[in-house]
Amino acid sequence: MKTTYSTRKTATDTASVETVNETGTHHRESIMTPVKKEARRPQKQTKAIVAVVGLGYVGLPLAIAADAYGYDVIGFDIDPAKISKLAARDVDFLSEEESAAFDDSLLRITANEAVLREADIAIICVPTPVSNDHTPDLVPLRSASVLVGRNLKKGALVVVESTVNPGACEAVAIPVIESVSGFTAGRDFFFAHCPERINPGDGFYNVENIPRVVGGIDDESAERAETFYRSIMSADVMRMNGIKEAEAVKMVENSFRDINIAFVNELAMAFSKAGIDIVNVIHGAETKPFGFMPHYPGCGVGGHCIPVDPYYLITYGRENGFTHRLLMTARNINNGMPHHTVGIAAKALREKGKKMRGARIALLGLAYKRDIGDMRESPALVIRDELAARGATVRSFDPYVPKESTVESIEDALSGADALVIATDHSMFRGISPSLLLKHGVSVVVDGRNCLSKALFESEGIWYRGIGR
Ligand code: SAJ
Repeated sequence: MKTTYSTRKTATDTASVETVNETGTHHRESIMTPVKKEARRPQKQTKAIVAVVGLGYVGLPLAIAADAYGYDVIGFDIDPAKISKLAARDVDFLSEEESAAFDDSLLRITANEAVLREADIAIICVPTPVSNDHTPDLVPLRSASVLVGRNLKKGALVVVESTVNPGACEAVAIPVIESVSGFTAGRDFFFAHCPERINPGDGFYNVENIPRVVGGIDDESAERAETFYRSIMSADVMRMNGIKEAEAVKMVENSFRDINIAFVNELAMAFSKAGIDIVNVIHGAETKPFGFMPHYPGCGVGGHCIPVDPYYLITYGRENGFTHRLLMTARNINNGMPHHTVGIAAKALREKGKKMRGARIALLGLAYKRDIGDMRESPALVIRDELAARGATVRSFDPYVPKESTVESIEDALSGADALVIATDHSMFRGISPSLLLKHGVSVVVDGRNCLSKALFESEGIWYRGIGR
């Protein structure tokens, strides 16, 4: 492993270590000068004071990264309960490295908005969900903009990281900040958009090594934002032509993903009627070294990004007199996958001479994604609720969401069950064996994440259906 040292200009003259492994893959790790934590920070506030507003999946890792690079960081959240949990370092979504850096950090965690008045840079990292009718919900962004505007220091830089449709920063965040502060953007304060790109549960990509894009209300704003992000990251920062382009980038990258997932979900439903295994077909298509990017069918699309962002574009298009037929079709296909999965379970029970009403179903997985405990927009919850609505008794287990689980183990869920439905491909579930099911007399598996071996379970006489296989 070849190691080269280079001193990259950073907030604290941190040396960075460029390692190139056997396969030529470059990994750059920044190493802090090995000094005591207290001595690490400049004696006087020579570094900008950074306030991060919203300490969730996006804001907390950002605050930790800025602190690690020597900024004086204020972590602000409106939720006092979250503040006390963070003060006790009681967080369950940080990686090991982030947790260690958090423990070492000098982060000032507060719910006192007056502290924001110190900030030279204020970064808004609040959720931008959709309402039940799929319309964008910009209330958190509006509220955060009021908070920042009420406590804005003249000459400060405001950055919005929250994912929004093109035009939202100029239609909501900037006007609110201006009206509350009495300042004018571009004159009295700087403004930029740098959309977040956190990938929850990812053991490799993090704030430091995911490239970003940034767009400013003017060049000076964009320059300041780009300088800040470059000072806390090893990855590149691309300057867009203005705020709208930066907003559009995030919408495009996540809508791209939703459309491609819908594509393979539709193929899964079509090909299963022809007895074609779509997952094998996708693996076959992957052998093409260019022009193809694999996505995989499943029981639905969850999370705070992929099933949400397209609705921001759909609404924005409608406001501009355009109908996003493709985005809407993709959303409808993906929203239909939990129902499709329940339909497979109902078919299985019928073939076993049983009805859904009164059936006992073991549901493994409640989170929207492997090996994390986030249930936002989770298809597993839609499956759970539809099974119950159709009269089944559901025993659910998710090791990452114990409080929402009705039982405490896989075996408790399987005990006396007529069928097993897997809705999240947690690593723990991938090891389930046919013998475990047979031990509990379970002879039906509906594998909503195609995470078990069809051939293995069928060889043991278990009725197996995946999504598209
Ligand atoms: N899913 C499929 N088939 C696929 C991929 C995902 O059904 O081929 C489902 C997942 O089970 C999940 C949902 O879609 O329910 C979303 O999965 P995701 O892997 O996209 O996970 P997210 O929501 O955490 O997406 C994040 C996104 N990051 C940001 O928006 C900042 C997304 O842009 C990333 O592409 C994604 O992580 C990632 O790369 O894993």
